[in-house]
Amino acid sequence: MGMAATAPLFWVALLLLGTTAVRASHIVYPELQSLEAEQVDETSRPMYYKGLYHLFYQYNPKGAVWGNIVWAHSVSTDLIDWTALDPAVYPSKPFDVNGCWSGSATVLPSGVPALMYTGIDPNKHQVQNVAYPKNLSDPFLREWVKPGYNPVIAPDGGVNASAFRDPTTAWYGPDGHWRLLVGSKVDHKGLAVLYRSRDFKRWVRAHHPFHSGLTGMWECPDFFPVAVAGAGRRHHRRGVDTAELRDKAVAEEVKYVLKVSLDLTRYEYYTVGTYDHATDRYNPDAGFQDNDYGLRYDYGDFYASKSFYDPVKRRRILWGWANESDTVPDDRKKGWAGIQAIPRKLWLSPGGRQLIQWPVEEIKVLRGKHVSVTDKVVKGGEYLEVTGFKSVQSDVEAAFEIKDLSKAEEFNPAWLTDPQALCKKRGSAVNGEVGPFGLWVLADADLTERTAVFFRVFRTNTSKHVVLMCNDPTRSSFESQIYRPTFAGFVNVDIAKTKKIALRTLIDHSVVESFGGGGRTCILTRVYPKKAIGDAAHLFVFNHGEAEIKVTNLDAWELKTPKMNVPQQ
Ligand SMILES: *[C@@H]1O[C@H](CO)[C@@H](O)[C@H](O)[C@H]1NC(C)=O
Ligand SMILES: *[C@@H]1O[C@H](CO)[C@@H](O)[C@H](O)[C@H]1NC(C)=O
Ligand SMILES: *[C@@H]1O[C@H](CO)[C@@H](O)[C@H](O)[C@H]1NC(C)=O
Ligand SMILES: *[C@H]1O[C@@H](CO)[C@H](O)[C@@H](O)[C@@H]1NC(C)=O
Repeated sequence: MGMAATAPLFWVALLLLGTTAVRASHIVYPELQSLEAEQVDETSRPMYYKGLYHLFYQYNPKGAVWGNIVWAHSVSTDLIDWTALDPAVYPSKPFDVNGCWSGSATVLPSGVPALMYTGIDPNKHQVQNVAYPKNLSDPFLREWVKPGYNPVIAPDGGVNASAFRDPTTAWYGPDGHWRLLVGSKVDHKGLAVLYRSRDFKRWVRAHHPFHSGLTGMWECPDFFPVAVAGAGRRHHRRGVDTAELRDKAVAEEVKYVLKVSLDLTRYEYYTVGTYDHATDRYNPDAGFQDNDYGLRYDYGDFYASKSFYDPVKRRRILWGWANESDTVPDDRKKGWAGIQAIPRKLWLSPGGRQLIQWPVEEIKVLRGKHVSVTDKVVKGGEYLEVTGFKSVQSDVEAAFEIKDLSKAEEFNPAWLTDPQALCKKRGSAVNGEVGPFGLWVLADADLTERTAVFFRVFRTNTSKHVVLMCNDPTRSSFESQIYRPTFAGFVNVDIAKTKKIALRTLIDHSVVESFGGGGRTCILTRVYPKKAIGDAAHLFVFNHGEAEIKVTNLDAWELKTPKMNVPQQ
């Protein structure tokens, strides 16, 4: 399959070589070094400055040697069309001679952006460095200067120098001190180590970690405030900038989110809770599982994400990275690997029990040809094709109504901890009572290849309903080497009340990114069809449950291709 057939809208292309395994521990794999290949790593560090969104991401321009990891740099005015600039930060000093790794941007009160990143020094120690723009009048911020006083944070005081990385965006407390977190671990315990500074230059480690958990190394921590519904002046979907926390009134009407990327599971988990500047401790709210059974941003392939506050539209935007699920030779052939998911707006649900995510509204400018289906009943065992448009690169919004929930299968409470296992057991081909129903995307005409995005509704012995959302790519293609697990999460909706469930799916050749229940549960998967490509990719609604469903509305748009990281002239 050629590059044109698979190149996703949101690029971050270039070839990948075992990034995952290597990055996790910063081991150099000598057998990979001789391959002529380029490498991308996951983390993106977005920010906004003087009319441009900046996206920094990790990339090795010279090959698979870890010492060359740089911060590549792209800019956009609208989060849709992207222009690639020269790398912003690359190894040039002893404190980053073996690589410029993940980190974050912080826009200081003066308006000056600062980049805080992990450098690998000559002893292979992970240290934290700062860089500033060379020319503040240049909106592209092409050149960055690393002050000679780097590293600003060294792994001393018992911190493991091989597990000490990914500084967060810094925030400023009422006591006039900056704070930031660095991911780390001690034995099996993952840590967010807290540092404080008056001047962004001299950083002092707090006596206690900001938060910790028995879940292995914490990578790419992210910590940020979210507005609470009904509180005071702001709309709860509005983002809150960490800079606003200096205002006590603002600080009193927010909750906080701590997200960590768990190196052991390669998934991301978050809790919502409270944070006290005086004690500098974060406490998840009761009811949040503070471990790897907890809530995830995305129940599919989505890792090392980072959020930022967008001052233009006053919202918090989340960027995540999705790796490839095919093989290294495939990636070498297509010439790229690893993509940036479509940016998502993120906010706290009105009840405060979870975050909601939704593709940024800008994506609508890419919408082209539109087709729709209304009030169409799909009986058990039936399916219908959505025709009249090209679905291979498309945006599909649908709502399904279930008249009769009484037949829903009984839910075993033991399933609650592992929706993925449940989905594996009850995949899209296993007939049920209420569901499976949903979409077959990237399907060929005779339905040999297809990826199912679907729901199943269960009933507990106390007559509550449980909605499972699944992504089943097991029939997306039939190459044995391709990684295609089923992914799943529960959707926290009161389906007995609404009798309806909504699904939005963005399809992009090899990317299927779905938002269930209005963004309550998200699943991104990578699939590599052989037949269902280009104009041969079809879209269907299916129902393999006994209970009939009604597609009350389905709107689908072809999506145009944006400018994907075109080099600057
Ligand atoms: C700084 O950037 C501005 C805007 O791009 C440019 O006009 C100016 O020449 C730059 N200054 C230096 C010293 O490079
Ligand atoms: C430090 O971290 C490295 C990398 O994860 C690990 O291999 C090593 O065992 C850790 N050392 C200690 C003393 O915990
Ligand atoms: C429902 O199931 C749970 C777990 O199997 C059990 O503990 C509970 O007693 C049951 N409740 C009723 C009302 O049957
Ligand atoms: C993406 O690739 C698959 C297949 O190689 C791995 O199993 C995943 O762990 C990996 N995901 C991440 C986040 O690295």
